[in-house]
Amino acid sequence: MTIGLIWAQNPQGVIGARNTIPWRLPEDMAHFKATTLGHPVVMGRKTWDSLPPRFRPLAGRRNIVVTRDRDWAAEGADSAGSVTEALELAGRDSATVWVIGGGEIYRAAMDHATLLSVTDVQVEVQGEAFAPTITPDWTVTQDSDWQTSTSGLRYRIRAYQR
Ligand code: VY7
Repeated sequence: MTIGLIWAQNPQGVIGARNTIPWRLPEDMAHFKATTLGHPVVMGRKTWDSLPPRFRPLAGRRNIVVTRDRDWAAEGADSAGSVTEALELAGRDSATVWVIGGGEIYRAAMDHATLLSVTDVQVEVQGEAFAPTITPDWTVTQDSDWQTSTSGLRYRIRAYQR
């Protein structure tokens, strides 16, 4: 099973602020959807809560939510008590699983991952949620040029493998 992590970060590694993504980047949302469609997605409960209700569960994907609350339930989602349990559940019916956040979940999943999709966004923002560290054992395998979003922000999308 391939375990991939997908996130978007600013130069300081910020991925979230007050339980939302502190920029608007439609091209990255499209990239996120195209990359994860058809695969199970694993997310933390706070990330689930951060999705606008009309978009949850994320369509066309099995949604697995990690929570310590054994009573947690939501329509269209499966729950798991740990990232490891979530990955086991996901691996039963798919060759590839995408971990979609947030910071705490990325850090727990990083040791299991062999694929990263990282969108670098040139934006100055404060936040409390941070991307995991990309250690030197990762190699960049895809590297886009810097692009300008319709929102005006500059961004690039990279893939890493190990
Ligand atoms: C999360 C949303 C958040 C707010 C409003 C709409 C990278 C991203 C994520 C997570 C971007 C999101 C959405 C966008 C996706 C749509 C549903 C509506 C879909 C990540 N690189 N970028 N993210 N949705 N983990 N990694 O925007 O979602 O996929 O169906």
